[in-house]
Amino acid sequence: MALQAAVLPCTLSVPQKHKGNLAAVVKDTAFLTVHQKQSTQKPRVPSLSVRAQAVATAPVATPGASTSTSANKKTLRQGVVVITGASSGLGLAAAKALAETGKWHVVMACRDFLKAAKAAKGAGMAEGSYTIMHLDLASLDSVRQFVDNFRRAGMPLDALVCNAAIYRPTARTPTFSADGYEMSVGVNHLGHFLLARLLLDDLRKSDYPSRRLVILGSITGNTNTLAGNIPPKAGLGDLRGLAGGLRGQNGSAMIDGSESFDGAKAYKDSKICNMLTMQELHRRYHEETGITFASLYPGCIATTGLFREHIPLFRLLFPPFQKFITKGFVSEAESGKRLAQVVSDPSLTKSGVYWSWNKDSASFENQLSQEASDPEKARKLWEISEKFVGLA
Ligand code: NDP
Ligand code: PMR
Repeated sequence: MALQAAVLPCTLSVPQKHKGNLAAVVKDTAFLTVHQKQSTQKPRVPSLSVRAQAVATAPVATPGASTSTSANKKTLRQGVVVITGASSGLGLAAAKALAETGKWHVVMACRDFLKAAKAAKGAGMAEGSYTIMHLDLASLDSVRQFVDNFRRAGMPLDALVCNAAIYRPTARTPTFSADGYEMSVGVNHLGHFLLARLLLDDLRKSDYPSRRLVILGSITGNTNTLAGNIPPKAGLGDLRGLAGGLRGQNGSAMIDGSESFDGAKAYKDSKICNMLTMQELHRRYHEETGITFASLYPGCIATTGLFREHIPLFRLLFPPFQKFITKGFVSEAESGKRLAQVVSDPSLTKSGVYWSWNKDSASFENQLSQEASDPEKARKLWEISEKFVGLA
């Protein structure tokens, strides 16, 4: 996709001469300097965010800049959180919940720029509280481009949420990412794996008191639950399909190496990968960096776009089924608050945890299935994934 990849803070009013060429905005330093002078804040944050702020239409704090009270006492600066797939469902609800606190500037990392802009506006997110940046997780080049754009924007990174996902329950044949990997695993796992690995450096550099990297998991990837036992069950086997490249034609498009493709299983498998990756990140980096790594099951958000490819009857019956029969239903707004908690609640700093919520909506550390907590499998997954995303 063309470089609308550009950084577009929602409040950015693009000068007439740059209309249609947002990249130019990024490069125009003259435009910057003027505004930098007007800023009363310490220029701790690199220039672009200052520039973006300078043309903001609302008087908000520079993303990531430290703030001062009237007595000039230094207070906690606004945190910067990147949320993938913030154009709908859980990602959008969490973006809104975090932005509304005023404590967070949300970078909405989305594949459909205009959809994200409409979604943020429609959700009533205040101008200046978010920035939209292009990210297509189905392309490793796009992931690298996103990281590059984010860094050029000059904001610090205090939290990363790997939230985007696709679910192809009715697909009987695989589709493939730009790099040739089966799409569900390519987007949900490999794209996020590369993103998390690259942005780890940025999180490491942040001076924010609690830095967090959150990856969405799910109950359906955990076979120690009733929901995880509804066929097709998740299962990575010995990862032979993944090791073979997940390309379908000369091997399998399924991680466990199955000959036939099953879109529902591919999604559930990708969620095991997400939960294993979080734990492997924790084992490798928590002690050294102090970063909190976490995963969660936000509840069954039966109304989101995740089920867009399911048959109409399923989409009609699934919400009432979850509301009245399983009672596992949670609204998008409530799930957004849950995810926001994992990003910012001062009491949720424990690393390596898979969070869930009980009926009173209190969070608790949940137990992962044996497979989703197998350290040997996590290591193997890590090593194969590293090769596929070009890091090893
Ligand atoms: P949605 O479909 O509403 O949101 C998914 C988001 O991912 C959308 O913004 C979508 O973008 C984005 N996305 C899809 N493909 C790509 C891509 N290639 N590059 C970048 N972004 C992409 O689903 P949910 O909100 O329900 O799902 C969010 C997370 O929650 C997922 O990780 C899911 O596994 C998890 N989850 C959901 C549950 C539920 O019950 N819904 C239960 C447990 C976990 P676009 O808007 O352009 O389509
Ligand atoms: Mg499931 C306690 C019961 C429970 C919970 C919490 C969920 C969550 N589901 C439960 C039970 C059942 N489901 C039962 C008894 C059935 C058989 C009727 C059932 C069926 C079912 C289907 C067909 N459920 C589903 C599907 C999907 O296509 C969803 C899916 O697997 O998406 C990957 C789904 C889900 N059920 C859930 C949750 C949270 C989902 C969506 C999932 C996710 O993102 O992991």
